[in-house]
Amino acid sequence: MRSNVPQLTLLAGLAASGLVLSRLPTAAADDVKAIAIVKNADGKFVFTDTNAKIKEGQSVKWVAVDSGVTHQLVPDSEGDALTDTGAFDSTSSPNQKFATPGTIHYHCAIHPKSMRGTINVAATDAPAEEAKSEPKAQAEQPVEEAPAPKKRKAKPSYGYGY
Ligand SMILES: [Cu+2]
Repeated sequence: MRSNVPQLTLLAGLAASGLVLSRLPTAAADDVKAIAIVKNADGKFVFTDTNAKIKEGQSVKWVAVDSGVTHQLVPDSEGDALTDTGAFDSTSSPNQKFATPGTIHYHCAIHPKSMRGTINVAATDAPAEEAKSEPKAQAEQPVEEAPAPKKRKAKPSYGYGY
């Protein structure tokens, strides 16, 4: 009986380390949405995603690409659930977690005309167990193949693809 104990401990240790290693990168990618701050064609600073969509409990991280430029993200009004980031530049990336569903409007206090954005925080109405197996992501892809089978363009019934 004694010999079983070390083996079980070893297995448990391997399993635990395997879980940790496989989960960390996934969790980081899923739970934090990065929005970059870049210069557009007119030389104005803008967010790469002005209408970000996340789920409650996820975070947004802002990454200023150009060095030596200060930004400060603030909510448009008191009703917008974003906390003033304070001044930051490319050397640091503010990160905020959004725990409550809703729509948040915000802007950069230093570049208020060009740097405006919205964050849509969706409720995760499904229980955590169902969230693990999401088949919907794949269901959208086959649509591309649907209009292809027949080359008749005249039929209006096939016209939805255009
Ligand atoms: Cu700015």
